[in-house]
Amino acid sequence: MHLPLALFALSLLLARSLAQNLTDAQIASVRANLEQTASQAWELGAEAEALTELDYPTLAVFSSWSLPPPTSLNSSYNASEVISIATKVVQAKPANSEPLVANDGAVGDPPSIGVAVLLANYTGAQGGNFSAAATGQLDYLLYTAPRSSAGAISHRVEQVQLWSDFVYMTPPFIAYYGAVTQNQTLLATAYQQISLYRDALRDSSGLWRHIVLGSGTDDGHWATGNGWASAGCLRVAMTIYYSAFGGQMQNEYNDLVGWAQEIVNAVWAYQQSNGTLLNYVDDPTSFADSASTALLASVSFRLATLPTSASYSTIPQAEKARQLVYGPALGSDGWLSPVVDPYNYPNLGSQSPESEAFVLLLQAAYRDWGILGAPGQSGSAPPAAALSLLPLLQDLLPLLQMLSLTQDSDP
Ligand SMILES: *[C@@H]1O[C@H](CO)[C@@H](O)[C@H](O)[C@H]1NC(C)=O
Ligand SMILES: *[C@@H]1O[C@H](CO)[C@@H](O)[C@H](O)[C@H]1NC(C)=O
Ligand SMILES: *[C@@H]1O[C@H](CO)[C@@H](O)[C@H](O)[C@H]1NC(C)=O
Ligand SMILES: *[C@@H]1O[C@H](CO)[C@@H](O)[C@H](O)[C@H]1NC(C)=O
Ligand SMILES: *[C@@H]1O[C@H](CO)[C@@H](O)[C@H](O)[C@H]1NC(C)=O
Ligand SMILES: *[C@@H]1O[C@H](CO)[C@@H](O)[C@H](O)[C@H]1NC(C)=O
Ligand SMILES: CC(=O)N[C@H]1CO[C@H](CO)[C@@H](O)[C@@H]1O
Repeated sequence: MHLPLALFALSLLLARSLAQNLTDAQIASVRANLEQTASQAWELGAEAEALTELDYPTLAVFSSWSLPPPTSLNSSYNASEVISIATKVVQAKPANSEPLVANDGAVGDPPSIGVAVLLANYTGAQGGNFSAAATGQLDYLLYTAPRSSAGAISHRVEQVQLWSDFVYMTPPFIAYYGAVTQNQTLLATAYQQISLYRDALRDSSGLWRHIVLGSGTDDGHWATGNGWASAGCLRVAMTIYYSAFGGQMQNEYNDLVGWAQEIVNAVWAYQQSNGTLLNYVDDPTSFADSASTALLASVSFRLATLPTSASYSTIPQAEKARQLVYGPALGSDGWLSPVVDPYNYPNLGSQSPESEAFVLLLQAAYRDWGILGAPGQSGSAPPAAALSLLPLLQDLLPLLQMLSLTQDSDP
């Protein structure tokens, strides 16, 4: 057999034996829970990203096919759930609101929907002026939103305040806007914003505090916030990498990957015996939280799938976390538990929409890692023979993803 074809077949076998552990029915019920309950701006943004990575992986920034986006989508690969989020938001937006969601209170959350809005624009979706909506959102961030003295865009409208959550919600939009309009300044702005947030939030342990500046701060190392920050770093890194400026911005790419790695290294040091993280990572009095556990596991698997500067050191912890998330933490109704109340983050909640997005982000990352042959299962770099095949598998990844979508995935 032709070598690439042989590899293709081999890696599909691996993907089938490793990647699909949740059943299709479980994935469907998690997706349904998410679609029925996501309503806040950041929940819609996380939902759009999770559905893109899971169902339309070649449109997500982890794929070499993602940039530039296709100018049209066909009826069997139409990103309809993602485009529909963008359409509803743009249609509900008053004409005089620059932010995608009017009067949100958060500067940083509405832009999380902006990647889907730009995707709708470039793929020729009907149903709204997606281009004008995306530009309004960008202009609000760049020219109107309050900033810290160092230049960090505030996460809040009413006061200057920096939240770790921001890193997932806003820089990925600014970076994607830069990539699709071939504007390197915007890619640099996304990088700088994360750098400023890291300067303000990171402690010497490598863990990030949750909220600083203004009134109502939270100095604790909120686990979900560390997940948002590390996952946001990787999305911006990959947007830079596959943009027209990837070659010129290798330092920025490497910094962002390193910052994500620094967070997962710090976080997993506090993993509990059943694989969970605590809601405040290093506070032993804090409750167990399966939501952040899922999100941070997705980041560890993504780190092991990167086309350059991949790392494998936290795969064993991520694998332990995944077995908890796919096993005892996932109820027969598709809800994850126990989870933090996302509207009242020091407290235990019951049903958290964002946690359902985290399960899907984990499944997408775990699938892609499986397609690449599950590199680094031992926590150290794969053997030289496997490493030498990785670049080829990386090139084939979008094809393999498309193939895996059409496979019956039930064991
Ligand atoms: C639809 O688009 C996808 C992604 O480009 C492609 O893999 C697939 O073959 C297309 N399907 C049809 C029916 O054209
Ligand atoms: C989009 O794709 C879904 C299935 O993937 C299909 O059910 C739906 O009819 C499609 N919509 C359009 C407008 O083609
Ligand atoms: C929206 O898409 C059109 C056509 O592809 C493009 O000319 C325009 O610049 C896009 N808008 C934004 C904000 O990127
Ligand atoms: C979208 O809005 C922009 C700015 O207001 C305008 O120039 C453009 O013509 C609009 N596009 C469509 C398709 O309505
Ligand atoms: C890049 O985007 C910024 C902000 O919208 C804009 O001021 C600048 O003119 C753009 N640069 C290029 C080369 O288009
Ligand atoms: C994991 O263990 C903790 C106790 O350390 C417990 O509170 C939590 O419920 C467990 N998680 C799951 C999903 O069973
Ligand atoms: C649905 C399913 O098959 N879940 C299994 C995934 O794998 C773990 C451990 O490998 C099992 O504990 C789950 O039951």
